[in-house]
Amino acid sequence: MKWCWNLLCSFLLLELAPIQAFVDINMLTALQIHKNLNGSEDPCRNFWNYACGNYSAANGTKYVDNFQLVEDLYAQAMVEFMESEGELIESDLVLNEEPAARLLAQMRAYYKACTKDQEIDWSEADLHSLEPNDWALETAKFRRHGLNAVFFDERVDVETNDSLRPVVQLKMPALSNNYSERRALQVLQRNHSGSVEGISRLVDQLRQLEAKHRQEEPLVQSWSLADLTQNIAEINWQGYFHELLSGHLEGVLFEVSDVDYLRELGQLLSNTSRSTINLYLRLRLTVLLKQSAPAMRNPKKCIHHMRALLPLGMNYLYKRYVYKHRDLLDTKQLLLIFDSLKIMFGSYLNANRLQLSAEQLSYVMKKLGAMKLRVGNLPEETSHAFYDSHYESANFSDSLFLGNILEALSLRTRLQHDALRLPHSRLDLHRYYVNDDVFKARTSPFYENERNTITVPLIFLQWPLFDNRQHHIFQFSLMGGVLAHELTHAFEQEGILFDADGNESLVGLQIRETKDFQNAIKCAARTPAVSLKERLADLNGLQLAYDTFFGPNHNSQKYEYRPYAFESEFKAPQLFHLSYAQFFCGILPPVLGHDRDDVRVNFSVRNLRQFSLDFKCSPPAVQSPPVCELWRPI
Ligand SMILES: *[C@@H]1O[C@H](CO)[C@@H](O)[C@H](O)[C@H]1NC(C)=O
Ligand SMILES: *[C@@H]1O[C@H](CO)[C@@H](O)[C@H](O)[C@H]1NC(C)=O
Ligand SMILES: *[C@@H]1O[C@H](CO)[C@@H](O)[C@H](O)[C@H]1NC(C)=O
Ligand SMILES: *[C@@H]1O[C@H](CO)[C@@H](O)[C@H](O)[C@H]1NC(C)=O
Ligand SMILES: *[C@@H]1O[C@H](CO)[C@@H](O)[C@H](O)[C@H]1NC(C)=O
Ligand SMILES: *[C@@H]1O[C@H](CO)[C@@H](O)[C@H](O)[C@H]1NC(C)=O
Ligand SMILES: *[C@@H]1O[C@H](CO)[C@@H](O)[C@H](O)[C@H]1NC(C)=O
Ligand SMILES: *[C@@H]1O[C@H](CO)[C@@H](O)[C@H](O)[C@H]1NC(C)=O
Ligand SMILES: *[C@@H]1O[C@H](CO)[C@@H](O)[C@H](O)[C@H]1NC(C)=O
Ligand SMILES: CC(=O)N[C@H]1CO[C@H](CO)[C@@H](O)[C@@H]1O
Ligand SMILES: [Zn+2]
Repeated sequence: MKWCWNLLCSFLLLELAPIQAFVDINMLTALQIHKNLNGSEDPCRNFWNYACGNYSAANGTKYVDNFQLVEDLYAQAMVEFMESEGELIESDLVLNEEPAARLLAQMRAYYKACTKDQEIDWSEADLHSLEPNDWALETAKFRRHGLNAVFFDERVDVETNDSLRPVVQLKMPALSNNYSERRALQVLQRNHSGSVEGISRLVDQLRQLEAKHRQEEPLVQSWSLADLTQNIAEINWQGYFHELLSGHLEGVLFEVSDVDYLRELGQLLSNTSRSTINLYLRLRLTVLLKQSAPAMRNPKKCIHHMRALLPLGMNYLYKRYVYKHRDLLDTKQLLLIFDSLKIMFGSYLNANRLQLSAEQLSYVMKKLGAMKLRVGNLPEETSHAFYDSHYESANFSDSLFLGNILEALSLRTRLQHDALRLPHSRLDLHRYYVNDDVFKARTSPFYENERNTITVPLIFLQWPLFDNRQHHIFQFSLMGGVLAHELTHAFEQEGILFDADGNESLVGLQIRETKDFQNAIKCAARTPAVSLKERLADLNGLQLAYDTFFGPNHNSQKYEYRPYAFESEFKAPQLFHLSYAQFFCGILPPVLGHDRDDVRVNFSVRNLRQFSLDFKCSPPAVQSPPVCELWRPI
């Protein structure tokens, strides 16, 4: 049965591909833009509603936005791949490559258990029964399975002033952890009613301790293990790290915050009964497993779950078997856009709006010059052996899903800590990729301060968000706008602190303190924003993308510009704005970390100098003079 279904499916897809190729991609994109339009709205009043207001009417309610659409296309292709059996060798022959047989078998086993193993006994998560352990050792055992931030937060990052040196960061749990805390208490009340009192007391004590010591910007100490042991003698660090890292402790550097909290924590826990600590850790692990597991188990949800937990394996397989030949053309186009944005931003810097000193100017120039673009979250390393062995230490079964989640979380933690075992503890950039503690994988491009790099996930490189055959006006507006937003992150109030190599720098701090920099921040803050740096990236990014495509100070009343035949209604600048807005089209959900999409679009175009001219708005929709710009010459 399964086999027939798959065959039919791939047949249908084969049929679809040539059809899509024959329909001109630009006609298709323009059509999509027209479908989303709400013609009853005035673009000068509420541009988001104008560009996207008809989104749901145009596309049913199948997808909440274009993100969900490309995520679904990805999942569809990967389900197909995971369930195909024999075709593999054929693809490998075509690609003339060795099959990464072990990795593939591991990923398929994981997928199979996720889709087939319907019965989960969550009490299985009680994996460590009580042993007469010191609490720190006990905590380390659970940490090895990915459980973090129960008593303190322990993670591998890079040193503040040397972005290639891995360090262990220790601090008190973030406030946001109280969600896991509450869920743990709920599980407790249902299943362990006898122990409710002891655990509740412990949770209360921990909360009080955190509240007592929580600081906005805690002091960070840079310590060796000896320093750590000496300064916070209340916690058995030797035992903890021996258990976690199996030995490799020489030369490890620690960045420690909340020292007083940690000391009192040590006293508190050494006074708490072992069984209470053990039970609480088990509860929290159960909550972690439930949070990591897909809310509903079906093939596509399993793919998304795997994309978050096993990024290297999924990205490798997707690139090799699905994405395949798009690589070269996509990369070429993306680099063209990226390099054009850098040239335009370089001309902003040259104009020196902020009146920086020569040293400061060379700091930002160098940072811009060194900024990199990565297509896909995969290491530069291409050797087959690396990919085939990267997950070697994980034992995935093809029938027990819960055990697999535990294995995957443990693997992730182990790979993160592996950075500490490299000779001289330097990050191996050749094998670097983003493998952090997310439950939901990234779809949108992102910028990393420490790497001075923008990464574009492969999943994002699908129509309607991007297609290498599209006219430049579509690419430079949507992808250009997104990359310009990310580029701007390198130069906003947080990003500016990191230099070209990703080290934190005093020069960056000086730049942030300048009057004009502070004015731009204040200006953006005049309308409340969920995140100020996102707002700055939005509005400066859009102007940068616009300048890059049309040239600085473009005036659409002086030039009639419509360099294409596929669209007759909108002139180039109007089409540019509409295409940019497609990134935000969707049924408005509450968005975390950003403002809501309509607010973002509205605000960005209102700060774009030429927007009112482009849509002949009267009175101008744009605040005049446009302010809030950070780097662009006035
Ligand atoms: C919205 O889309 C529907 C279907 O495509 C179309 O019939 C309608 O005219 C559109 N509405 C507006 C206000 O543009
Ligand atoms: C968009 O901007 C217009 C004009 O400033 C305003 O009237 C409208 O309320 C805004 N809408 C949203 C959702 O921000
Ligand atoms: C289109 O815009 C008008 C005017 O703001 C609004 O009343 C209508 O609900 C919008 N249509 C859709 C489909 O959102
Ligand atoms: C709680 O107990 C019930 C019944 O004994 C069991 O089905 C369930 O899996 C348990 N839940 C947890 C989280 O242990
Ligand atoms: C790097 O940071 C450590 C700890 O804060 C400090 O001791 C050291 O002097 C710094 N090095 C430089 C070059 O700033
Ligand atoms: C900055 O980073 C580079 C590369 O990560 C490193 O080699 C260098 O030593 C770092 N420190 C300073 C102070 O520049
Ligand atoms: C949990 O944290 C949020 C802030 O992230 C806070 O508003 C809320 O009061 C906290 N809840 C509890 C039960 O501590
Ligand atoms: C630890 O327990 C002892 C005896 O129960 C008590 O006297 C002491 O205050 C406790 N210390 C802490 C830090 O809770
Ligand atoms: C892998 O897991 C299976 C079943 O969980 C077990 O029987 C087997 O011994 C494990 N293999 C290794 C190498 O750990
Ligand atoms: C009517 C319409 O535009 N439908 C689109 C909705 O999204 C799907 C994605 O599967 C497109 O294929 C449709 O063209
Ligand atoms: Zn952003």
